Amino acid sequence: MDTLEARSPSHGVSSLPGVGYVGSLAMASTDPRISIVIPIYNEEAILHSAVVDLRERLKPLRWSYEIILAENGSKDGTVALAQELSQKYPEVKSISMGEPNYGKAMKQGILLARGELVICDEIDLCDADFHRRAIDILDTGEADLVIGSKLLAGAEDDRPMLRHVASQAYSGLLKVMLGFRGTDTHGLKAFRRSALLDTVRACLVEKDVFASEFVIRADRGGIRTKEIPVRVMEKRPPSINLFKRVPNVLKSLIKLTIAIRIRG
Ligand SMILES: Nc1nc2c(ncn2[C@@H]2O[C@H](COP(=O)(O)OP(=O)(O)O)[C@@H](O)[C@H]2O)c(=O)[nH]1
Ligand SMILES: [Mg+2]
Repeated sequence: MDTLEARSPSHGVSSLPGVGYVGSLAMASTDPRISIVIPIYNEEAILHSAVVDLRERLKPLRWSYEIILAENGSKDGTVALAQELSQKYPEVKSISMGEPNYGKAMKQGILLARGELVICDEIDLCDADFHRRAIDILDTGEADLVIGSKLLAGAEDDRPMLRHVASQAYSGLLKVMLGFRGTDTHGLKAFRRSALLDTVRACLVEKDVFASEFVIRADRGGIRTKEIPVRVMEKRPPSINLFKRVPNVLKSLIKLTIAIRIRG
């Protein structure tokens, strides 16, 4: 297990051992209805504006919500900025721990979430339109997990064509290797926390493929899932080049296949 580092014990409240958690203690008595979990890694360039913009977009919805910034491994000013945001805005919390690991950050963020409903977002997306549509669906009781798909009919993918094709190829591999029945596992999601908590805890592989493991385990566990099309407009290109990611993603995919097919 990675070393978890508590970054700000003076403000810390944490239910997970070793996870530095910065946020307003004032909200501890009343849980927000919605938790928005956002993994962040080396995002100093857009973190502040993305959070400020997201708060503005959420204002008209009049939600009771928290934003959990789940950082690990950043080498730039991300941690300091996240702490600043959490001190300035009572609904913003930040956690920080160890090595870069997208899946681990997501998992820790979700496990710390207190909302009845949880949204998984990305700092370069912060798509409040998806948030609103997904929460509306969860509120009707029609599904317990809503997935924003960039590959479903009606979706718009503004990313470069190569990345769109890579996403299609990745989903194709998930179909072949793991019997995935949807169109997309990465990106935006919203779910009823009580219905998906066991699924989150069951995920073993972390890193890049956490989102896939989560969605596939949910499907295999009979969770009522609905995909909706989204428009993907990134605020910046990803920090890690597509071709550099391929070997790690393939390695993780093999681990995931073993985890699901063999270990169950
Ligand atoms: N905590 C954490 N977040 C990460 C890591 N890698 C990427 N992220 C975050 O995950 C989200 C998506 O990353 P991005 O680079 O846009 O990749 P994309 O999903 O392929 O477009 C962003 O909010 C990133 O800051 C990581 O190692 N740790
Ligand atoms: Mg991105």
